[in-house]
Amino acid sequence: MSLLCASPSSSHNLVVIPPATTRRRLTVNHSIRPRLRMSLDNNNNNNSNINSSSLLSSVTNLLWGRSLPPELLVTTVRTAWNSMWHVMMSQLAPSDPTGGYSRPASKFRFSGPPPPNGLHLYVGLPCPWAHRTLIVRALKGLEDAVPVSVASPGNDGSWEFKRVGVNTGRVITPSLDKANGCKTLKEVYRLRSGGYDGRSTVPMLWNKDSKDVICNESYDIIQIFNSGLNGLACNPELDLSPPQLKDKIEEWYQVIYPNVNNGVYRCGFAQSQEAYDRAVNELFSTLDDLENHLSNSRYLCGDKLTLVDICLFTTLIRFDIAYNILFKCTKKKLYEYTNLHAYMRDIYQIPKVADTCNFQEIMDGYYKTLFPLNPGSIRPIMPSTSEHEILYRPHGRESLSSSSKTVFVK
Ligand SMILES: N[C@@H](CCC(=O)N[C@@H](CS)C(=O)NCC(=O)O)C(=O)O
Repeated sequence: MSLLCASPSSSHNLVVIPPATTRRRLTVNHSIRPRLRMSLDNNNNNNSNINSSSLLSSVTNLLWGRSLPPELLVTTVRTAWNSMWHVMMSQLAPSDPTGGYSRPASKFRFSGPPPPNGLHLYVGLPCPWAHRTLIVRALKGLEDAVPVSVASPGNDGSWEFKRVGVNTGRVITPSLDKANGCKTLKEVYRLRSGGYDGRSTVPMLWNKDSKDVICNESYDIIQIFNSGLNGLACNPELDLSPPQLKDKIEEWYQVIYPNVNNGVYRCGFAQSQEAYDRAVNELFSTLDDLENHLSNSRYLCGDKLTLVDICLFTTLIRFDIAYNILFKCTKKKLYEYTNLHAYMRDIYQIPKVADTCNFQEIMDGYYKTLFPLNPGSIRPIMPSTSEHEILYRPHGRESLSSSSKTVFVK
């Protein structure tokens, strides 16, 4: 993708003049200028430390003197930023002709029983798709049968294994690559015979014996974990996709995947107002429907937790800390949906689920890595309503199940 591709959609910005209110604000805000100048002067005194910002400030000083006219500053930066933003977004988040986000299909799909030995799971903690696989792995008791390596997002947004998280309890933290000793996930993908040059995404299920990718689609991996490894699972009798509910699960998935799971990304990665409006309306009208449905159904398919609940949960748990803010899913906070919030707490309180939710890593992953959406990389404070203590408050949903204790289909 070249710069030329981005310029037509952003060319109108070349003549944009900041609105009067912005102009006024910039004009009266003289107080920051001396400080800015001071730090630039300091830079200039230190010849060995010339960096691009001091070079830029020297050029602006030369052209306009010490006070760069705010209108010029805003117009220039806005034009440049808008063009670069469109280039970045079209590369990082492929879109349809209307500017709507179109998620690339997963390259390695799999169904059927996997090899019983040599399995290894690669995940990243911010990722909602990878989170699904961690939850099903935990509920099925597959921790020993399927060891996991936890990648962290690197500065360029790709996955790396350069950091071991501080373990402050039972919550899962980043790790090194325990299967292949690679520094990046891209290297792992490239180890497969035949190589690989596509997107190196998590989750990814790896075969250590044949050194190959088995699958990198979360929806397939959770089915494999649910029913394909019962010989190795500590909890083989748990069935999160029983035959009598398969159709219902699939029906719900067709609703929540486009509108909620991928829907939040369609809001955040929209490249036009029209695409954003469509996505955000579909998202919130689906959340309204879910709120209604969950008023008299403990889980999506009735009394029992199923795979589709786990798929919904990993989006809901990120909603108020990431999507509501960063992806502009702003019509309501999840906390405002009484039934959806209680449903989320119900799932969070299932033994082992909370250990898969690392909120610090989730927030860092979204706010520090998705550079085009948050160029300053400032991470907002965690909303108090998303704290562990709040999520552990009674959810009161047992009464919606015919047998209050059994949440699992056995
Ligand atoms: N459809 C895939 C989506 C996986 C996905 O998009 N993962 C993201 C993290 S949330 C990723 O690894 N992106 C890295 C990249 O695109 O290079 C699934 O459900 O497994």
